[in-house]
Amino acid sequence: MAETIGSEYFDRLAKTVVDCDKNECIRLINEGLAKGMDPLEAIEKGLGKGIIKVGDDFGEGSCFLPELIGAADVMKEGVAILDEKIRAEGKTRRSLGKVVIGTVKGDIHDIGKSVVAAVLQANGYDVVDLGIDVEADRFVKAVTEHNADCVGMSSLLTLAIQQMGTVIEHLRQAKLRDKVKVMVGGAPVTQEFADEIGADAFGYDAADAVRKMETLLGDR
Ligand code: B1M
Repeated sequence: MAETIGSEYFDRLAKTVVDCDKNECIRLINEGLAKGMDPLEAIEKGLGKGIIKVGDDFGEGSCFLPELIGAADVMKEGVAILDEKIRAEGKTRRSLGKVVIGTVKGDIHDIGKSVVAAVLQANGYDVVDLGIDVEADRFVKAVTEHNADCVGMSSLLTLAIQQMGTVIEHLRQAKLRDKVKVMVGGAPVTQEFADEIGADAFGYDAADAVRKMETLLGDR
């Protein structure tokens, strides 16, 4: 039976990311999973909080790139374990649609995109993850190749989000824009920006991405 996992546990998990303590992170995750912890909650309330703190410190200049990379490494390792659990929980569901997802060209951040991909998959969508630094034409090619229903684009860099509009333009040129829905997300992305570039939806976080995907593809 699932035991209650309290905020103190999530704080400890967040601290392992801040401290770049991979062993303790894995130990705590396994302990939480054994107690029936929700893996998405562990990402959002634990690991995610830790990496955001490191990012803020980096932004303020009180933490430097090696620490940021070390913390991201711990986060990635933890997310990989939790992803596997999330995907396993969604394994038996029928497909609600096919989504090709990637981080746009110029951006190598992959943690948030991978979380969204895992959560969509767990909720019944077929997900093709194109990875990071994805050129506009690779998105377009993947839509045809996989007969996708939706293109999902992620970016964390203010300088790279304009690429999302470029991808939409390339979809239009390939006469695919009417055939696929487009969802965008990532920290610098807003609903206003999504409207401006002509995306169909903006996902604030992984749970919101699932809700919006249901609205986009629900009537299929
Ligand atoms: Co970078 N980085 N980073 N970084 N990094 C940020 C984003 C930054 C805000 C840090 C800061 O300055 N405070 C800043 C961007 C500033 C800006 O442009 N607005 C920044 C910078 C500047 C950089 C470099 C340029 C640094 C440098 O080299 N000088 C460089 C980028 C190089 C490049 O891409 N070309 C860089 C590199 C890195 C690392 C490699 C060290 C590492 C990434 C490792 C990896 O991904 N494998 C890294 C990290 C870890 C971060 C922070 C700390 C954390 C990002 C993260 O993983 N968050 C970040 C600071 C921050 O976010 N506060 C920062 C956790 C993740 C779960 O959340 O990705 O937001 P997030 O995803 C969420 C939602 O946004 C949403 O759902 C997800 C789950 O809830 N979402 C979607 C995301 N995509 C979605 C798609 C959807 C729907 C929802 O639909 C399709």
